Amino acid sequence: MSRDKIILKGMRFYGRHGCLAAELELGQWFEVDLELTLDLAPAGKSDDLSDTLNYAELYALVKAAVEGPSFALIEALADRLAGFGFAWPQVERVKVLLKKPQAPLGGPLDYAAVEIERDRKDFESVHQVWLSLGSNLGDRYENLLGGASYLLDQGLELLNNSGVYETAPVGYTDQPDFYNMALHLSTVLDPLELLKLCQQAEFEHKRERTVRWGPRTLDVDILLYDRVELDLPELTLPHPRMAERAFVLGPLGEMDPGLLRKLGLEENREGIVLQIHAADVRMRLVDKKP
Ligand code: GSY
Repeated sequence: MSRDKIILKGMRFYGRHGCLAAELELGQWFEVDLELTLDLAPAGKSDDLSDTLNYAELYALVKAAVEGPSFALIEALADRLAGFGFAWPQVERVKVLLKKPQAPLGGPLDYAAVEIERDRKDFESVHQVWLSLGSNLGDRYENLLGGASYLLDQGLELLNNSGVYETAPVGYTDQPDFYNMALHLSTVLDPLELLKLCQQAEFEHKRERTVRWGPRTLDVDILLYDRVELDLPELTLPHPRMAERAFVLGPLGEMDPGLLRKLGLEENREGIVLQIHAADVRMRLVDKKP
């Protein structure tokens, strides 16, 4: 375990968390201290921000969570805040002190607080993720199956997959129709590790980024990662455009219509030209597992 730390101390945000009606209606101030253990030597040598945790980004995540939707318990909010730290793969341990200096307890007090410490391994339990795969160059069907098989070979576990759909292009429309499918997987990877693996799957299928939004042999997008909300330059979760895309909502809705309802989304099949039966695809994927 490294002895280096990044510390964000005395952050103050107004939020609406608690079990009492007044806490939800009126809100109150929250104070947060974060202490993140990670090896700072690489950034010390390179002087490069990408070798360390960007604490401006972490601050923005904490602010959005404290000012965002209500948690009944500060234990749950503290747990969410700790999880943000592990979005940076270098972070080994996170300590969170979350205080309510104005907790309405009927008498004077300095603050009510929780303090939690989490190791990366506490967060490396299994996560559920939903991915969208697309291809409109070469053998589209084989590209999708090859991409999915690659992810399984790298250790992701298949929980479910949609059928393959032929879909009209969205965005830049002067290009061939796509084949799309969605996968429901479990993984121990953190969101940024998963993103790297998805990019590696694209690379393995010789994807070349020539025209933005243009034709591609394989595109792998992370739609959902548990209920994690992230807003980093390289990754936003849930996927910010998933709700507008029939080629995402159709396959997701086929696998789990309840999931769409939980997210407040309608299944949308407009623009889907052809559906290849899911059972065929499921057989092919499972056959390819080692
Ligand atoms: O990120 C998705 C790539 N993409 C697609 C796609 O996968 N399917 C359809 N139908 N249209 C698309 N436009 C883009 S960009």
